[in-house]
This record gives sequence, C-alpha cells and structure tokens, in this order.
Amino acid sequence: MSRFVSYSPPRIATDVAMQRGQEFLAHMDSRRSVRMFSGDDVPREMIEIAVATANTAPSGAHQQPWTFVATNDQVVRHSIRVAAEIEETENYEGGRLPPAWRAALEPLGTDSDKSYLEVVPWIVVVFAQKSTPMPDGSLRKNYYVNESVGIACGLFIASLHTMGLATLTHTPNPMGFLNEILDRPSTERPYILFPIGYPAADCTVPDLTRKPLADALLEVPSPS
Ligand code: IYR
Repeated sequence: MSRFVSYSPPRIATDVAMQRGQEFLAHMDSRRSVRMFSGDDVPREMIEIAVATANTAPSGAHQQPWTFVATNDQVVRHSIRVAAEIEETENYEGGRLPPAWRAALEPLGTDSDKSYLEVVPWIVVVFAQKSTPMPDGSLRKNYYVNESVGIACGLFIASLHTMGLATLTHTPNPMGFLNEILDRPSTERPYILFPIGYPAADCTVPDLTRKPLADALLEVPSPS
C-alpha cells in the first residue's frame, strides 16, 4: 500500500528560472575531469555533502541501489593504485586495449600511470548493488541499477564541482579488485572510482570542446 504526501515546490517566475538555469549551466560548463591533483587536504564533511547529494538521486522502484565507499587512508589508496596500474599496464603496454580504443584515448593522453590515486586526499568508489540483502536474510533484486547509479554519480560530480573540488570518472578495467580491497560483497559491482581533491596548481586538461546543443538536442516537428 503506497502512501502519498503533498509535494508543491514554489513555481518560479520564468525569467528568474531561466537566469538560474543559465547560471547553473555556466557553472557546470566550467567543470573538467582532472588527472593532476594537489595533495591538499579535503575535509570529510565535503565528501559527506557530496554523497548526501548523490543519495537524492531518483532510482528504479526507489531501491537506491548504490554504495559509496570513501577512503583517505594512505595504505588503502596505495593498494588501489598498485592494483589499478597492474590492470592498466596490461591494457596499455600488454596490448589488451584494441587499437581503435587506444586511438580514441590518444587525445586524452592517458596511460598506465595512475599516481594520482596516491596524490588525492580521498578516493570514493561507487558500487552498484545488483541485489540488496534484506534484514530478513532474503536478497532483493534491483531494477534499473545502471541508470540509477549513473544518475547518482552525476549528482555527486555536480556537488563536488560546486564545492570547488575536482574529480575524474575513473574506471580501471577490469576493477573487480576493488571488491577485495574495499571488502564489498559479490552482490555489488564497482561502478566508478572517483579520485577527489583540489586541482594541482599547475593542472592542465586536454583542450576539448563540447558538442553543440544542435547535436545534443533534436526536436520532433509537429505533424502538419
Ligand atoms: N581505464 C583506462 C582507459 C580509459 C578508458 C576510457 I573510455 C577513458 O575515457 C579513459 C581511460 C584508464 O583509466 O586509463
């Protein structure tokens, strides 16, 4: 039996709404993925705020199928770096990345060096719960897990950027080692690893542009 409560957020005047929307757009457009971090400390509360924001995401059947695992432990970050570099060395130097994939990555200048994993004060690994153990011992199957966790990660990134923090949607491949290092059950799959910190003073990012709105947004003409 569902229960409903009233929901009536205030209607915002269109001009004010568009102004806000434009400001949010400009803010998000100033975000870049970062691989060159400062080692400056980031208070735990900022990580908590970002995860609390992610935790507001809509999800399939409101199952909220995510676990955010945060660490600022030097030893854990070292273990993650070592394990990630073993996999990425196989990818880049061992020929596991197909040539077309390597070519697609070339403009980003990525390689098997993941030293930023030890520079950043925080790593947050997001796990997707394929199923969730319930208090009665049963296992609940979750729906639309990828969509739900992806949306939560988007909100997480937006929150970090709002606080002036930098991150990278890092997906060392394969990343099953994260279950072991972070002690997560086999019902959870590592989804994205976020190194989090301030950008290094001499940080550079690839000179990329975003595709024009006309390529991202199509409008279906009304049938005449
Ligand atoms: N996981 C590798 C390769 C990689 C893949 C994509 I798609 C990227 O956008 C960036 C990197 C790595 O982390 O280097």
